Amino acid sequence: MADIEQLKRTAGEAALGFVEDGMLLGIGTGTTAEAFVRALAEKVRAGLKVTGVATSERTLRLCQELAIPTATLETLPKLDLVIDGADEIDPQLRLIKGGGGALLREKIVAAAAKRMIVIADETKLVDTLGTFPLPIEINGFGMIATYLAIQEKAKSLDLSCELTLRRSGEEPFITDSGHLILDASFGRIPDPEALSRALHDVPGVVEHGLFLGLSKDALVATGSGVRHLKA
Ligand code: ABF
Repeated sequence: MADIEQLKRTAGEAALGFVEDGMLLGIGTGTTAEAFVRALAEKVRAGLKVTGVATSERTLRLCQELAIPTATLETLPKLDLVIDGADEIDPQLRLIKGGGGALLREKIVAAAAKRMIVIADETKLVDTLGTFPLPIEINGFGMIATYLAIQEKAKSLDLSCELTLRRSGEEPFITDSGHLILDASFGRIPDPEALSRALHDVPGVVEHGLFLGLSKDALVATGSGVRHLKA
């Protein structure tokens, strides 16, 4: 298999082909999205005009360092396109996202965009979602009750469920929106739609990393070129 970092760069560069002058662009988070941002910055230096809405503080800082014009989703609530990475991609282009901790803003931005294009290296392709633990963003209030309610929901769907509070060193990881993340190992998720509904039923769950029906295109870099997958 080709070098993963090179594949990420290839996927990021391939996404440039979908960016048009004047676009309002959602900009993802993670190392593949960063490769896209770096490639985009070169085009902007060469005269391309876009305005980016970042999906995380980390991406916002990178855009600012690289002089990519940015705005907030409050001022630009409708976007033309979002380019973002993923942790897992199934054959229907259902995704697990949130390994980078930015799933809430990523999902809000994806929902605000006319089109979402996922960029990834080929290691992200899976037959069934669930090997990568599903990030679940939760409110800090009542977190044990929320934890127990998620386990109950998993049981009702016949899923095993191991929940781990994400940490950053000794401290709990805090998202850009001030919440916590539980990483949920279900092993496999045969019915992501049912799990999504069940998790949304738990009041302390702010959002989860299943992105269903949000993306119709994925640019997947492989050792033998970029595959354009469509849902
Ligand atoms: C973001 O970055 C996430 O939703 C996903 O968790 C992650 C993928 O990271 P990487 O591109 O670094 O593998 O898009």
